Amino acid sequence: MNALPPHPLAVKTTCAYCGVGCGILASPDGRGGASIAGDPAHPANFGRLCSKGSALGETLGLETRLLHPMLRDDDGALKRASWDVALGAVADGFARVIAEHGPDSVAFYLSGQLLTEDYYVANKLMKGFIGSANVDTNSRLCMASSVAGHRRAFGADVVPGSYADLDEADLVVLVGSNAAWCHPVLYQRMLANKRARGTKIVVIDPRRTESVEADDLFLGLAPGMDVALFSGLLVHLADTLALDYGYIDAHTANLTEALVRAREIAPDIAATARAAGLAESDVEIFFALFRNTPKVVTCFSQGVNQSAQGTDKVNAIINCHLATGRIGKPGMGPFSLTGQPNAMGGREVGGLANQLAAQMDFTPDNIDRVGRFWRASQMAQRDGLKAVQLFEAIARGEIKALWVMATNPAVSLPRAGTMREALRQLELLVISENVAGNDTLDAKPHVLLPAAAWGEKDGTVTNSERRISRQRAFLPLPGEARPDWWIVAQVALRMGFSHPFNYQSAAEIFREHAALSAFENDGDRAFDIGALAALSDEAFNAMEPVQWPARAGEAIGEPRLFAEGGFFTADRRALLIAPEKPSPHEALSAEFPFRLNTGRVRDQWHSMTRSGLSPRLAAHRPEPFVELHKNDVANLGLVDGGLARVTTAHGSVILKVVVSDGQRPGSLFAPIHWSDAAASSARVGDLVAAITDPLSGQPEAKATPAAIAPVVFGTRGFALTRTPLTLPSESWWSRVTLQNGHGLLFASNDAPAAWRARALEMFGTAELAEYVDEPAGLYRAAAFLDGRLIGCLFIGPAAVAPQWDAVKALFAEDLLDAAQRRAVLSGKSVAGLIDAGPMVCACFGVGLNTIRAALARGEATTVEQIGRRLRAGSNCGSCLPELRRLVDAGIQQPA
Ligand SMILES: Nc1nc2c(c(=O)[nH]1)N[C@H]1C(S)=C(S)[C@@H](COP(=O)(O)OP(=O)(O)OC[C@H]3O[C@@H](n4cnc5c(=O)[nH]c(N)nc54)[C@H](O)[C@@H]3O)O[C@H]1N2
Ligand SMILES: Nc1nc2c(c(=O)[nH]1)N[C@H]1C(S)=C(S)[C@@H](COP(=O)(O)OP(=O)(O)OC[C@H]3O[C@@H](n4cnc5c(=O)[nH]c(N)nc54)[C@H](O)[C@@H]3O)O[C@H]1N2
Ligand code: SF4
Ligand SMILES: [Mo]
Repeated sequence: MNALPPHPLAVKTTCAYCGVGCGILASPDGRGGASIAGDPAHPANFGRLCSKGSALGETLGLETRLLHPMLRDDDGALKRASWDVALGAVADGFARVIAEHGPDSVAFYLSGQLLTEDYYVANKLMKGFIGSANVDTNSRLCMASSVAGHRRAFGADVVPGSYADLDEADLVVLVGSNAAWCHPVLYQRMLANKRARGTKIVVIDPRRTESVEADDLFLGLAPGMDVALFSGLLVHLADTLALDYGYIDAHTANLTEALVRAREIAPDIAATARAAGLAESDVEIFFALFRNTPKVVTCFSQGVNQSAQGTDKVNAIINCHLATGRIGKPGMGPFSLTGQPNAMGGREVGGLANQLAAQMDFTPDNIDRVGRFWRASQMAQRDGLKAVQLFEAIARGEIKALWVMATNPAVSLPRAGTMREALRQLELLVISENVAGNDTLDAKPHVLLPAAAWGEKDGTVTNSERRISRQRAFLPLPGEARPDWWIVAQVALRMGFSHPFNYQSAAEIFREHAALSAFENDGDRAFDIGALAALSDEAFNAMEPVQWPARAGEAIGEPRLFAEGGFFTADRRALLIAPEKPSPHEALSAEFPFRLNTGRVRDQWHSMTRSGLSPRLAAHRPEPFVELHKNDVANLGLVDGGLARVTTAHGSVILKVVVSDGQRPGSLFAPIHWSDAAASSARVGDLVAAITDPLSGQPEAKATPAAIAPVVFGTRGFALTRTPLTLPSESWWSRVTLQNGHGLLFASNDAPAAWRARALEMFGTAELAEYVDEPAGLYRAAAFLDGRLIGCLFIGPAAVAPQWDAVKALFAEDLLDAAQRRAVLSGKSVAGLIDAGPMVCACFGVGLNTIRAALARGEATTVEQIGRRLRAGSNCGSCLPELRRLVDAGIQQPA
């Protein structure tokens, strides 16, 4: 079923992480690991990888994996069960709930991290055989507004362009996208074009991110005001006679209505600037750039999608491209950047509750067509519940059985804590997972199913540019793990739907999916991969990356659509949309005077179940933090590096304070990555309001009213241990993966004496070297066993939190010489072992101190020289913005 390809030495596959969809060459080492390199032949990355992709080899260990099916017994304990028993329990459980309460009392919650084949089978079971459309996916939190915007404008969910357009564009506009960190390989492609051809970059984001270089135009707009800015742009283009009436007349409809509304929202540059909270001069520069640059690509991501007005934001952007005819031509177009590796594949199969299959929606014709194709026993007749509604229905007890696959909703949903409580009320909660522990598993599932993970699973994914690539297995299935599609098909068989679910391979499912896309499709449905419907197993195994549409009998793969119109609306015209006037979502109040914005950091992926396993990735930002402007820090009595409680109407967390020049006064930014498994109090999803866009149902994750106040602990410290350590529940902590060990950064109110007692207990029979300075509040211990350093505990007063970089370097050495042993307790580095300082370059493990030292010694004066001397920044390039800042700072203050 999961046969390894014949020459397993370098298997071509696709990255596990973001929607760039980079090609990877994985060379298994025969011991369960693999070395990872970029695939030079893959058109998404041409051999490049970012820090996360390069570190995939460090995440293949089985320590955290779920390897066997588990069933909860009557006492509430999870016990190992055979596949047969576990699958039977799922099938019987669903059948029982459906018989008692009807098909709409059950639901699947899927994920853009499933393969297309997994998604296809789950969707088919629910919508064609159970008879409900209660299948939704975490893409509702991610891409739903882009989907809705595309469908409104184009009549289909189509990204019109290709990555190659970035190589031709003279202007790239990034709207609500921190591509430097979230789509790094694409961002590096933009930069390469900027350096080689002078491509201009404009970044539109309430905070100045790493995606903004000194010579870029940065528009730090007021949160949520994108519709005002792009309405103003449309008006400006019309008033300066920059519209393409040839294209408008031939291929679009509704310009007048859209323009009238745009004028109401933003009649001129001054009004636009006021509404968007920008300087008039900046708006003027942006509008002139857009007007005068025909080759413009506008990339947008979660700053656009995750909004109560996400769909209107998408359409306000698309309006400007349609009205200038800048779409589907080389170097031009609106470009939605996809988040997850297969969010796009999920959209193609109909993984969203308001789609049926193969991008068809619930019209009577489509229901009939899909029903005949599937030979369905019970077709769903209407949209199902969208993610947030779905979980609210669970909380009300209307949904009684739920199957969660490949997502961690207890971390990622808005009001995540409340949603986790809701899961606990289910009659039947089934979870298919890679890992044995995460916050959703804390909701006590009745059945737990071990799914094949990246490197083991086999099938297809589609990236942001509609390119379908193979994910190929290069490792054997560990334990009893099985592919997600197999698990779903086995349940379907046990529910009595035999023939339609008798799949033997991913290839067979892919062929069926491709055939459905072409079934009775005479060109009026965009998604058509009929050319791939007859691939043999061998051809599927060898399949090269291909863009859709790929219609049978036509040249395979279309890089661009819509240059000559041909939209998928009834009259084949694109629709310009009159957006609603933007208004601040939930109002701020005296109690909650800040806006909480949430998002990502460079080196972690979502709830860290995979990226968190890499020591290199963990070193970049080891603690959960909140960024805010220095004036806010000063006014509230906060301290840079200190701790603060961030509270909203829904919950509260404690995060490290980071002062940031990039942050607008009144705004907070907190990353989403820390869960209850990774930190004591940092599950940011718990704070986020469940307000959704009326059209897309996508929650607004970037604008919850919040308050922030200092939290004071007496001591700060860290522990390095070879086996994981648990701290008393009153303490604040963050867990970090180290090379051969575990790190905890923490704060507490226990006196050093209490920590000393804890150290004695913790390190047991080991030989303990200690340093105690009670008046200064210092306690340090290093534990040795047979000459090996097995643990360290450092405590100090909170104001002078001990730094761990030097000690971590010694801990990684393991076997220490006498000088090193003496050095451990000093917390300083010793000759021969460099205290690299906080990690800057994750690819080559180059720290801040190393880079500063090279700059100070004059060994390097430019970013390029740093690359040549230290290698930092010379692989994926994700740290280049940080390096550039260090170089600039070095120039300003000569050593
Ligand atoms: N390192 C890393 N990369 C990832 C991921 C990851 O977890 N880690 N996840 C992947 C996934 S699934 C996704 S969806 C993508 C997300 O990729 P991005 O969308 O680039 O990432 P985010 O950090 O969520 O948000 C982007 C920006 O939106 C801004 N923003 C907030 N409000 C507004 C607004 O009102 N208007 C505008 N214009 N901007 C606003 C935020 O300040 C933030 O800088 O990243 C993918 N890549
Ligand atoms: N506040 C706030 N919330 C957000 C966002 C935000 O910006 N702000 N972003 C939203 C977005 S864009 C996204 S995409 C979501 C992401 O949120 P989630 O999908 O909840 O995050 P992950 O940590 O990726 O969870 C994936 C889970 O699936 C497991 N898994 C991985 N691969 C497989 C597989 O092949 N099979 C199975 N069965 N399991 C697997 C992993 O171990 C992990 O537990 O978060 C959303 N939530
Ligand atoms: S940019 Fe990085 S995370 Fe995204 S697919 Fe490429 S290597 Fe993977
Ligand atoms: Mo996402």
